[in-house]
Amino acid sequence: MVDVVTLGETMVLFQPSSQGKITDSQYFLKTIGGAESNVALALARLNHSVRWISKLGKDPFGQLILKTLQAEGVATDYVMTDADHPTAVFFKEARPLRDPAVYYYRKHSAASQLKPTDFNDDWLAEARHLHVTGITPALSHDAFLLVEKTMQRARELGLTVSFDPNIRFKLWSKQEAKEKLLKLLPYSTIFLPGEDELRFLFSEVESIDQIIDQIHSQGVDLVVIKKGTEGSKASLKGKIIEKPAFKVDHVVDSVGAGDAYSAGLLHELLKADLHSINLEQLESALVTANTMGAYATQFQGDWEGAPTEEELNDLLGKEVLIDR
Ligand code: KDG
Repeated sequence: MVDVVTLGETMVLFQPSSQGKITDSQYFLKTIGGAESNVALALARLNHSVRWISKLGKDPFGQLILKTLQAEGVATDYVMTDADHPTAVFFKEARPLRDPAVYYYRKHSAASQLKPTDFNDDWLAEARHLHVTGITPALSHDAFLLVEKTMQRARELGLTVSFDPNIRFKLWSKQEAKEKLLKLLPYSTIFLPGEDELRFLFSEVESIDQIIDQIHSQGVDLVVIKKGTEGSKASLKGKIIEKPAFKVDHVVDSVGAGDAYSAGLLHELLKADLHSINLEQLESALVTANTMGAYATQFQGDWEGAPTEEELNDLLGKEVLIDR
């Protein structure tokens, strides 16, 4: 049984080793990053069985991505290779008192060639849940169609589906983002937007509660709104729960915190049937998600700040790790 299947682009990530500016740095740390694989890696660290699907170039960067995911226990059995297009790379630059800036080199990448005819029902065989984000559909129209098809098939096959809009305005126009993300929304059972993303997608609707009602009316059971330092607010078919953020004094790197949050939420929800989530379970899922999101901000890198199950239980006060 596979707990979670994810589909999306993963890139090689370079960041100045000194946290300095790209223009001034001679040395760069090399790792990988991709919203969907960040979630997969975090879930694998929490002992879930996870499959990641994508297309990689036939190059050392593609090999590095595969090696990293496999070493962390993520299944890569359906990853495709495109010898004519490269694996994408991106650079991240820390900005004092701001979130980091990222510079993408992903146009015409192997993953941007993902297309609906790549879809294979076997991707979802024996799987419980599909997690996708709004980054993959931004890569190309064909990639959008593939995400749509995968979500649609997942629902037909009885999987639950989580969808994080993860809006990246560097990848598409505001109009296209809004149109396509709203088209994908009804295929999800769990929607995971940030508060600003929710306001962007439903700019004509006045209050958050009205927006939530509209989303539920499209067949989405659970809406979880990530509010950063204010914690999170969730609506399970109209029943609202809010949980405060896990306090952090200093943020090292905020990129990937949302993915760690999603993984924390799924980790708790996967403990029971995702088709019949109850409020008690949702409450602990929000606490775990807030904790995972906060923990991830304490590490440089998009996924390296994912805790093991023992570390998470220690943070949640369920288990005490012996330090010395
Ligand atoms: O959510 C974090 C991601 O944004 C990052 O890991 C890289 O997938 C990525 C992207 O497209 O920005």
